[in-house]
Amino acid sequence: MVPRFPDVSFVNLDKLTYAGNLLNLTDIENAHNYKFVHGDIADGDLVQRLFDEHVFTTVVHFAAESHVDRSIMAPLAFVKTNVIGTAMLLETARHAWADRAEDPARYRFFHVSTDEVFGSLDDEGMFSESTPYDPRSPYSASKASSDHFVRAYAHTYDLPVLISNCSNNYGPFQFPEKLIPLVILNALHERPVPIYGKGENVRDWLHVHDHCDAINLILREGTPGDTYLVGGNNERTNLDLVKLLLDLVDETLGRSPESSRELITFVKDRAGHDFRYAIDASHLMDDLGWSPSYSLETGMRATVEWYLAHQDWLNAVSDASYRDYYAQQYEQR
Ligand code: TDX
Repeated sequence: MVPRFPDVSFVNLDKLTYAGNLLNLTDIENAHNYKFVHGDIADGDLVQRLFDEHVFTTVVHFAAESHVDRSIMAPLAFVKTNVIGTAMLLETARHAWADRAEDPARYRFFHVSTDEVFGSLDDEGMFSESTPYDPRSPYSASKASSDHFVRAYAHTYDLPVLISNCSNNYGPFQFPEKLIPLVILNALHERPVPIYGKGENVRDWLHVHDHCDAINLILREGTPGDTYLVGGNNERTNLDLVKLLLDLVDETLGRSPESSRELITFVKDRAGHDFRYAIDASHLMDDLGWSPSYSLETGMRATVEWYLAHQDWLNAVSDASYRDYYAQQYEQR
């Protein structure tokens, strides 16, 4: 296999919680420029040891508890990983990079965040980099807090940071607690497809490959200290999106058209459910020339085909702990 970015060495630190899985990384696990470390970003001794062992010039901080429903059931894991873990990475980086004499411009601390920090929109308007913060779930409050820590370290210690806030990601290898893989998995097994409330909430969908391209571009060409919003320009109500997914499952599996729509089941709404997210990505598009390459239709079709072709992966991740979570989350609804 020819590694991407052959002139860069990667160390991947991951706690492998329920949502992390080494099966997702088999295509790079033997690359000469890649090393996996199993551990927690909130473990200060471990993070320090890694900074001692390697000369890091870049931290790309993706690690987070990310599921809103889990944050409603058990918020403190979100404080530990998203707030304390982020602070631990920042604190270690600022000490390790205190003496950046040899090439200060090479250092970057990139924090990957979410549009949920801005709260909820009604039918009009979009989030931009200047939208005031208004997090409304324990998850988004923890991400907002981490964003504030990152900016505070830039302001106070001159740490060279970049922040991106993205809309809803989708694509391969997504844990089936999120709407899109959950719908595909349930449709595959002809189980009820749960829609919160009336399905009128709106999300903007960003294919994970477009998101990764944006992160790579911002990392290389973004202005340190800046924030970039990343969106797919693909707004849909949840109900419309679920219908599209179910129709694609029917088509791919050769079922009769629209037959899976009868699986749609309206269930009790999520507590504090944000109504709408939408992103104005013009800073990223105009200044760095990024644009999403997937339309909603091409991205969803590719995603449905990927999950249906990777049923072994779906079976492996929907283990006993997933079934417990599912029962806890959906059986009483
Ligand atoms: O079973 C479901 N039924 C349903 O109607 C699930 C899991 C979700 N939904 C709704 C809730 C949301 O309106 O679908 C929409 C999408 O839900 P999620 O996939 O849980 O995503 P969301 O809550 O919008 O948050 C996501 O986007 C921003 C990610 O989980 C966050 O990590 C990211 O920051």
